[in-house]
Amino acid sequence: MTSSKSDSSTDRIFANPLASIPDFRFDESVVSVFPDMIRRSVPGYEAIINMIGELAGRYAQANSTCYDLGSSLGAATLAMRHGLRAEGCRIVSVDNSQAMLDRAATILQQDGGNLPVELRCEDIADTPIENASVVVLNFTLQFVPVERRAALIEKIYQGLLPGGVLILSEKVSFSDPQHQALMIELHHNFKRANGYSELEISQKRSALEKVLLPETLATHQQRCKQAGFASVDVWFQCFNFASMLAIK
Ligand code: GEK
Repeated sequence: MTSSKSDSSTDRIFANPLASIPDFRFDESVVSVFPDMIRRSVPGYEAIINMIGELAGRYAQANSTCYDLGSSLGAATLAMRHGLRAEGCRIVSVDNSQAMLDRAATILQQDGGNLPVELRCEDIADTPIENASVVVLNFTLQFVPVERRAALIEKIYQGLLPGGVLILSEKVSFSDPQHQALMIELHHNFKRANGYSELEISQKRSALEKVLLPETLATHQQRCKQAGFASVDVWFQCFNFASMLAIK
C-alpha cells in the first residue's frame, strides 16, 4: 500500500532532518496532512472508522447523545452520523485543537448528513457527559496523562445510559519484551510499506515519545472494569493497535 502521490495533503512532516525534535502537537501543519498521516500510520484505521458507524447504529438509543472525544477531523463523527438509526440522536464532537475543529466544521458542512453535530473546543476532561448511549475515544486516551485516565473513564461510565457503550481504540504495549519488540517491528514495516523513510519513522517516534503513552490491554480493561463496565472486550487488533468495546 505504498503512497505514490505526493502533494500538500501528503504527510512529509518528518521527512527532513530536524536539529531538535519538539513534542508532537496537533497544529495547522498536522491538520492539512492528517487523513494521509493516520491512514499510513495506524493499521486498520479505515476498518475501525467504518465499524464505529456500525457499532453506533447498533448501540445508539433514541433521544440520546453520542460523543466523539478527540474527534480530529471528525472521521468517527461522520461514521456515526451515517450509521445511527435511532430517532432523535445528536452528536457532540470534542477536540482541544482549534485547527482540527475549524477543518472538521468545513468537512461536516460539506457532508450531506442532517443529524445535528455540536463541535466543542475544549479538553475532554472538561466535557460533561450526559444522557450518552455511545462514547468514542478513537486513539485519544493515549494522549491523556496516565494519572488522569481513570477519572475520565469513570466520568464516561457515569454519563452513559444502561446498555450504553464506550468504543476505546488505542496504541497498546505488551508486557512480554519479545512480543513488544515484534509488534513494534511489524508496525514499522507497515509504515515502511506505506512509504515512510527510516528518518521519518525515527523522528516521529521521538516526537511522540513523551506525549503518546501506550498501556497494555489488561490495564485498559482493568480500568474500565474498575469504573463499573460490565464487559470490556477487544473487537479489533492489528499489531500494537487495538479497539475495545466496553458495555455498561
Ligand atoms: C479519528 N479520533 O480520526 N482533549 C481534547 N482533545 C484531545 C486531548 C484532550 N485532552 N488530547 C488529545 N486530543 C480521531 C483521531 S487523533 C489520534 C484522534 C492520532 C485530540 C488531538 O488534538 C487530536 O486531534 C486527537 O485527540 C488524537 O478517529 O493522531 O494518533
